[in-house]
Amino acid sequence: MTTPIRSEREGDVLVVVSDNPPVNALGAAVRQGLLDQMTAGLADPEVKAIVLRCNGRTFFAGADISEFGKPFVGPDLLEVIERIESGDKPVVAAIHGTALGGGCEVALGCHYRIATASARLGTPEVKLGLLPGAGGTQRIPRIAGVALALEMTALGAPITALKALAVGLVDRVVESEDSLVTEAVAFAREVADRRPLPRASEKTAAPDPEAVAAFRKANARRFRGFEAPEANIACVEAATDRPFNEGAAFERQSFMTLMNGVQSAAQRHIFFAERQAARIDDVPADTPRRATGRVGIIGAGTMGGGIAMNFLSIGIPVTLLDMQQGALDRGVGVVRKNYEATASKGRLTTAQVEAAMGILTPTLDFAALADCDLVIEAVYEEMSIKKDIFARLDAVARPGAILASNTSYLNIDEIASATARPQDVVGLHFFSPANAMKLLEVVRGAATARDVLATAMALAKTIGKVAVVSGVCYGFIGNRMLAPRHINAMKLVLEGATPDQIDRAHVAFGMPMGPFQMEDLAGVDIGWHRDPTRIESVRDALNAEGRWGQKKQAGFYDYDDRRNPTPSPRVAEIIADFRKASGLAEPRTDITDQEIIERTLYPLVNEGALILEEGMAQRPSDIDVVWIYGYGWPVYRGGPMFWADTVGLDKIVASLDRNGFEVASSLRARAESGQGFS
Ligand code: T1G
Repeated sequence: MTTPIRSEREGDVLVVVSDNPPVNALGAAVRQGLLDQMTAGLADPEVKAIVLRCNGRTFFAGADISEFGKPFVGPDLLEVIERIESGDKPVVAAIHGTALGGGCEVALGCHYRIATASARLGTPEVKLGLLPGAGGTQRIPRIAGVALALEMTALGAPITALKALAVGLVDRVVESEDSLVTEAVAFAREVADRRPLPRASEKTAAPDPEAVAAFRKANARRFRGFEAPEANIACVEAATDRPFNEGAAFERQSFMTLMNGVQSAAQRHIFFAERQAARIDDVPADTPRRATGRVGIIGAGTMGGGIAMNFLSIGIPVTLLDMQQGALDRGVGVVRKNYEATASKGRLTTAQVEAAMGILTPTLDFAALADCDLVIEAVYEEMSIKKDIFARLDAVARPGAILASNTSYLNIDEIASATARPQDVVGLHFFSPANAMKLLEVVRGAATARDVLATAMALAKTIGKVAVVSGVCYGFIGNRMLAPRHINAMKLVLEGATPDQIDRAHVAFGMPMGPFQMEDLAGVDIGWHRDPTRIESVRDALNAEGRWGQKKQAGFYDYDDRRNPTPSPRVAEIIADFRKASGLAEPRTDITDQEIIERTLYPLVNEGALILEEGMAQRPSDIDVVWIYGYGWPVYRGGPMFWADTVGLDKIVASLDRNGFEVASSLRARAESGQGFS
């Protein structure tokens, strides 16, 4: 095993260096190298002090997550940290980049810490369904107190170097990375003879029950369904009521429980799935990108304005086109209002708001799009309108410009056929609200050029989106899978379940809202034929009465002025009347949550299997990423395809068969062969 750890001497200071790209993850070779170098340095009488630093872009960014779930290879990180802290010579951590997880814990095991001003320290293990398993929950409270320890561990919130300096997690901050090593060596010399050596494990952490209670209360909703946050809180509390070693033992036991649980496996799956989704199997990572210096957006409605904000917020100028001055003014006004709302919460300065608005160019002139590198159409979901726009774009846009549609369902190839440059056409399906939702479906047309795709994926990362490539099919990946969920939810309503019962079952599963709450939010009237005399479904009946959803304070639910939903007696009547008019049997009263989940989410998994069969998604984990970031699927269940494996594909297929669904052949084959999706 080649060691990524070496050392160099600066006089009587030993500098131990890690060189383990990309993020100096603390894999087995690193741990072994650290142990060997620290042992040697501590034994060498000429060494008075030790500096620990990393090459590359960051100090240790944590344990090597790719090792988890595999046979353990020692030494344990705890042993490395123990060797550092219990040694009789000062060890100074020189931190740059992001000292995260085990990286932060190694730094806390050192006696002193120096960081660059841009560095951040954090223990984000909770985002992996874990907790700091190498002493972090015991050392942070002892240095910085319970309240900050809770934020850092149970929320996984990193802190800046300056904040760390203020609370004692760091002893010195240096302005630039260039001087970090020099300063660290000088500091090591400065403290070489200083005794006693400061050891976090020898400090005590004062109990703070009020902080714990307030923290639990403030985060109850956010932590709903998750196991790891509460385990982090319990470990932080343990740091205040028992000796370090007992607290560390409790932490270790709690860590192993989480590590062996389904939730952490799910969250680690998503960590890698999100990064894997950025790769397109037949598009090399070094494919040249096209320019994206100026973005044009057609349509100043809710989506167009939200999309514009993604670019404005990072300094990319936007030309926003609409056909009517009123719509354009309203669109610009909404963008400004959104920014000002963010500024009012202290998350943006007025200068930043003005800077963003300053590079937004509203226009009624289609020709203004000529100097845009990327044009995104975000108009009404009607094919003829889109094709007309793309035909006009073809005549106006400069050669090599990327022409994108924000369509959420329609055929990108057909849209591209309206141009003479189908290779420049791609789908960029943003999710509403487009300035906030992280998911971006990049829809690859038959002719879409590889450099267009590479540009779209790179741009997605630049604007903070999680991009997933979809093929051309109705509804792409997410909305296509949404359809069977809603069709079957309505069937259950016609059999006797109430919208509220179905939604509550989905919320209990971990979704942010159920199918009917979602429809009320998006608009029950989406896709309605607008003929109130034509009542062919419950939705038609609701729409005919103007029950178009939250925007009308009435949909599947009734809403008060603050949009709080209550089950609607009128909707119950509408459903009963529709059942009677349709000659349906008496409503069942024995529909359980389990049946609701099986009959709405198993068909969703089945659709995912079909999507994979047809090559509309590159891999099952891409589908999981779509559902986590586009629809709020609970990350502790890992996405629909990962979750299906945890349920058991044989169980799912048996249930689909029992309920009369047509099972995708690939799903049945996987169930029979025992080969899961993950
Ligand atoms: N282990 C293994 N690989 C990792 C890794 C890690 N900890 N962190 C990143 N990578 C890979 C990543 O998969 C990608 O690989 C490449 O590095 C660049 O990452 C004992 C148990 C550090 C802020 O949770 O938050 O310590 O796709 O694309 O956007 O208590 O990576 O190129 O092949 O994300 O610049 C705790 C996780 C672990 C930090 C950099 N640590 N990493 O972000 O690059 S558990 C974490 C990040 C632990 C201890 C516990 C980010 C980053 P590839 P990237 P980035």
